[in-house]
Amino acid sequence: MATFLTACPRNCYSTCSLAVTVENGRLVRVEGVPANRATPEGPCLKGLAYVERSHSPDRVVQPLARRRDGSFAPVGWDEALDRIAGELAAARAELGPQSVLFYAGSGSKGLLNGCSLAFWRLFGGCTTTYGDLCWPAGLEATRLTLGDNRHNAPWDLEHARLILFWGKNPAETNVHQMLHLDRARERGARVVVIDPRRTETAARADRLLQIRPGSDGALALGLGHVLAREGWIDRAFVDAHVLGYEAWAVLVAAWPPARAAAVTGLSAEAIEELARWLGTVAPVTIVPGFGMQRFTNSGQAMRAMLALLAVTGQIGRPGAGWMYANLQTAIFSAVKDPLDFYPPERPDGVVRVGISTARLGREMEEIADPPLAVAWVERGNPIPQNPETGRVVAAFRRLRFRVVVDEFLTDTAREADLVLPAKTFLEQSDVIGAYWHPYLHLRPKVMEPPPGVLPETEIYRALGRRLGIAEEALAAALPGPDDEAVLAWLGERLRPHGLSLDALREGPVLAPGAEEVAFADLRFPTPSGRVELASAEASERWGVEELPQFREPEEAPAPGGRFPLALLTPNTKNRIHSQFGNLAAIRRLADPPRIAMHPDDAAVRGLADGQRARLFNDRGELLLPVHLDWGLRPGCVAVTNGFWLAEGGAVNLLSRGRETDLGHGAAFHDNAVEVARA
Ligand SMILES: Nc1nc2c(c(=O)[nH]1)N[C@H]1C(S)=C(S)[C@@H](COP(=O)(O)OP(=O)(O)OC[C@H]3O[C@@H](n4cnc5c(=O)[nH]c(N)nc54)[C@H](O)[C@@H]3O)O[C@H]1N2
Ligand SMILES: Nc1nc2c(c(=O)[nH]1)N[C@H]1C(S)=C(S)[C@@H](COP(=O)(O)OP(=O)(O)OC[C@H]3O[C@@H](n4cnc5c(=O)[nH]c(N)nc54)[C@H](O)[C@@H]3O)O[C@H]1N2
Ligand SMILES: [Mo]
Repeated sequence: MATFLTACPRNCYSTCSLAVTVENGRLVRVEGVPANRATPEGPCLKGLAYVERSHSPDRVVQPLARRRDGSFAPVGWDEALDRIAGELAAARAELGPQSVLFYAGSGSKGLLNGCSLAFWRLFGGCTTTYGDLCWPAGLEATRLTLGDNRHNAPWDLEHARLILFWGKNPAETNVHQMLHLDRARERGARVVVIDPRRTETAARADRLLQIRPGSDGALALGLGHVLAREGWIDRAFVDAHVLGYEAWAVLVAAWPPARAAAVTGLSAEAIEELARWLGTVAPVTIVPGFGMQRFTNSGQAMRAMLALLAVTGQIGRPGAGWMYANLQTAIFSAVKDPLDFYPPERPDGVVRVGISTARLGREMEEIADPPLAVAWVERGNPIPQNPETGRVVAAFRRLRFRVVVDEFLTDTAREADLVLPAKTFLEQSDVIGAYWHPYLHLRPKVMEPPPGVLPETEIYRALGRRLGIAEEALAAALPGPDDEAVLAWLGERLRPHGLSLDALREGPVLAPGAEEVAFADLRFPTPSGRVELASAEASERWGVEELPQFREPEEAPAPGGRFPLALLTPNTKNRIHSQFGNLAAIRRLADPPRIAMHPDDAAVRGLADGQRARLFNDRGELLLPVHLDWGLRPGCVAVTNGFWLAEGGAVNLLSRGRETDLGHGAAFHDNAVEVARA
C-alpha cells in the first residue's frame, strides 16, 4: 500500500490536491491535502468516485471496432492501428493532411496534451478548431480591460467585505470556494448572488437578484449610473489608472435604475441598494461565473461589470478585484497561446485552425479545400457538449472514418469507427496548472493502466511508425515510453521556470511569481497601460463598440412568441459536464435529467410535477419529466448540461451553434424554447 500526492485534472475551478492510496495496483482511497490553501478540505464526491471510475467495468480497455449493427467488438492494437494508418494515409494522399480533423476537448489537463498537435504536425498537418466552449468571452473581456487574466489568491476572498457571485454557482461548481466565503461571512462580509435561479450558493447570500437571462450588461450600466450620480467614484484611481472614464460616464448617464430595471426584470430599489453597497462598502470582490458569459452579448456585459470595480478603485487590493480566471499557472503558455482561442492569425500552412468550436457541426460540413474525410477526437465528447448536437452528429456521420480516444463509450465514441482506450490521470505522469488557485502539481503515475490501455503519447508513436514517420522525429515530439522518460521530459520543461520535479513531488507548488494580490503594482498590460473602459482593440478585433454598450441577446425569448422560455443549461455538483454521470456512486445521489420550471409556467401549460413533457424549439426536442421549482425565475427553464444522448438528456439538441461577441466562445444560453405536454 502506498500513498501519492497528485491533483484532479478535470476542467474545474478547484483542481484539488489529492492524496491517493493504491493497494495491489488498485486505487483504494482519495483524501485531501491541507497544504493546498485553496482546497484544504479535500475532494468532492466526484473525486471520491475515482475509486469506482478507475476500475469501472464500463471502461474501454482495448480498441473497439464498430460493427454494421452499431455494436462494438474488441480488436487487437495491430489491426486497429493498421486500419487507422491506412485511412489517414489514404485521406492525406487524396485530399491532403488537412482533410483530417483533430478535435481535442477539455476532459483532462496536462502538459503532455501538447504532444498531440506535435504529432499531427509530423503527419503533415491537420484541421483543428478555434475558440473554446467554456470561458472565452470572459477571458477576452478581462484581457481587453485589465490586460491579463489574473486574480487574487482564492483565500484572499476572506478579506472582502462585499462579494458578488455574478452568474456563478460555486456551491456546485467550485465547492472549495465556499470555505473562503464562509470565512469572509464570519468576518462580516455581505454576499450577493445574481442568478436567474435560486442556487445552493444563494442560500448563503444576503441578497439574490433573479435577473432576466442575458441582461447582466444592462444591470451593470444601471449600477454604474448610480455610482456616478452619487459620486461614489475613486477619483484618484480613475485619474491615474483608468482609460475612458468620461465616455463611460456619458454611457451610464443614459441608464437610470428605472431603465435597467425594465430590461433586467429587477426592481429599481434592488439596483439602488446594490449600487449603494458597491459605492460604500470596501473591499469588494466580484466573482463572475462562466455561466453568465454564454450569450451573444456577454463579452460586452463582462466589460460593463468589470468597469464597476475600476471606477470604484477596487482593483489591486486585498479583498478586492475581479475573480474570473487566474492564469498565473499558465507558464507553459497552453492557454495564453492565441491559437487556442483565435482564428489563424499565424497561418503556417500545416495546421489549419479553421473551424469554430461553437459552430462545429455546421463548419465541419462546410469547410472546403480540402473538405474533411477523417476525424480524430480525444479528451472531448463533442456530440452532447458542443452546440447543436443534431448538426454535430450529422457532420460526424458524413465523414469517411472516425477515431475517438476515451475512457468510456460516450455518445461521441458510439459514432466512431474505432474507439481507442484512454489512460486515466493515475496511469501516466504529467504536470498540471489550474485556473482558480496558483498551484502547479505533479500528477505522478501511481499505477499501471489495465493491460491493453496505452497513453495517447504511445498511441501516437505506434501510429507514427506505421505512417513512416522517422523515429527521431517521433522522439523529438513525444517523451519516451516509460515513466522515467516521461518524468525527464517534464523536468526539462519545468527547469527553465526554476522549478523541479523534486519540489513538485513534495506537494503543490506556487507558480513562479504568483501574486497573492493581482495587479497590486497597478500596472495593466493593456495598450494604454491603464484599465480600459473604452477599448479600441475591442472594436478593431471583434467589431463591437469601444464602450460596453448593452444589446439584447440574439435569441432573447419573446413572451407570446413561439418559444417564450429561456433555456439555461448550467453545470451541476456531481458531474463534470458529461463525465461521472455513468458511475453507480454518482447515480445513487444525482438527479436524473429533468426540466426545472417555475410552477406558474407549468400551470399555464397544464403540467404537473413529475409529468413527462416535451422541451423543444426548431432545432430539436427532449422528452423529460417536469420538476417544479419555486426558486426559478418565471420565464426560465433549466436542465443541467452533460447528460448523454444515450440517456435522453442531451441539452445541446436545442442550442444553436453560435459564437459569443468576444473570444469565439459558445453562446449556449442564447436559447429560446417551449415546453408542452408530451
Ligand atoms: N461540479 C462541477 N463543477 C464544475 C463543472 C461541472 O460540470 N461540475 N464544470 C467546470 C467548468 S468547465 C466550468 S465552465 C465551471 C462553470 O461553473 P459556473 O461558473 O458556476 O457556471 P455555470 O454552472 O455554467 O453557470 C453558473 C450560473 O449562471 C447562471 N446563469 C445563467 N444565465 C445567466 C445570466 O444570464 N445571468 C446571470 N447573472 N446568471 C446566469 C446559471 O443559472 C448558473 O447558476 O464549473 C467548473 N466546475
Ligand atoms: N448546453 C451547454 N453545453 C455546454 C456547457 C453549458 O454550460 N451548456 N458547458 C460547456 C463547457 S463550459 C465545457 S468546459 C464543455 C465540456 O465538454 P468537453 O470538453 O467535451 O468535456 P467532457 O464532457 O468533460 O468530456 C471529456 C471527455 O474526455 C474523456 N477523458 C477524460 N480524461 C481523458 C484522457 O486523459 N484522455 C482522453 N483521450 N480522454 C479523456 C472523458 O471520459 C470524457 O468523455 O461543455 C460545454 N457544453
Ligand atoms: Mo467549462
